[in-house]
Amino acid sequence: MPLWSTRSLYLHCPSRERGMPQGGPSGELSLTTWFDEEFLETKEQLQKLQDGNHLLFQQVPMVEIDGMKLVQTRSILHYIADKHHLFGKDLKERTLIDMYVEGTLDLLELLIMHPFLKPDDQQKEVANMAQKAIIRYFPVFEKVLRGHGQRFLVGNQLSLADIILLQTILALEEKIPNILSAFPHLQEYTVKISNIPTIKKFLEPGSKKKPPPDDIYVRTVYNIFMP
Ligand SMILES: N[C@@H](CCC(=O)N[C@@H](CS)C(=O)NCC(=O)O)C(=O)O
Repeated sequence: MPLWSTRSLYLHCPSRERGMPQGGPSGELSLTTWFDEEFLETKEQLQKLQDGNHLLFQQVPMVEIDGMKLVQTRSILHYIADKHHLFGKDLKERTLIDMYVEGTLDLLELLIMHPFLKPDDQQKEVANMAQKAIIRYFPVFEKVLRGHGQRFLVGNQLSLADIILLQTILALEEKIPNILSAFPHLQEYTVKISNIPTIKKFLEPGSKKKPPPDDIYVRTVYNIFMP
């Protein structure tokens, strides 16, 4: 999941769903803005959710929305994206968005797993992630943006693909600040998407955006999920 599956996140929106301002949802960038969040801190909390039959496959993340208890990260993302018009205007756009999202998630998943590597392997993995980003993923999006000259990746309106890509770029820049140096269109794109008012607000200090994972987070995840 994006970020939140390994963040042991249990999201719920029990009473009324709040208005989703344009700038829409996905992964950490959005869900934290509009949902009440509950983070697991202990094994017992997970056990309680499992025992109460709240989790279809006994796993988090779970989002309560529209009378459903949604699980499976991608299903959650797709539901919210569809509901808030972030998933294209037809099947072809939707599939393009989905392909961009899945490719980007392959990169984001490396970042998510990074804190769980042994210290000796972490530095090597930063080099691997940089190489993957620079050789495999960023050239694709640079070419897309250069090719159509528009602000967003698909259909000239914000989509799930933009949100996941922005999240990935920002997370990668935390580790490798000059990662976009060879990608001028992606640089401009990152600035523009980051300046969409709702996203800008979310990126400002004091928002619900998570800090980079630290040792306490890693330990908490191990304590909850390791037998
Ligand atoms: N395919 C699922 C995987 C979810 C998953 O692996 N959740 C882990 C935490 S990150 C979990 O709840 N593990 C508890 C268990 O399997 O008992 C998704 O994408 O949401």
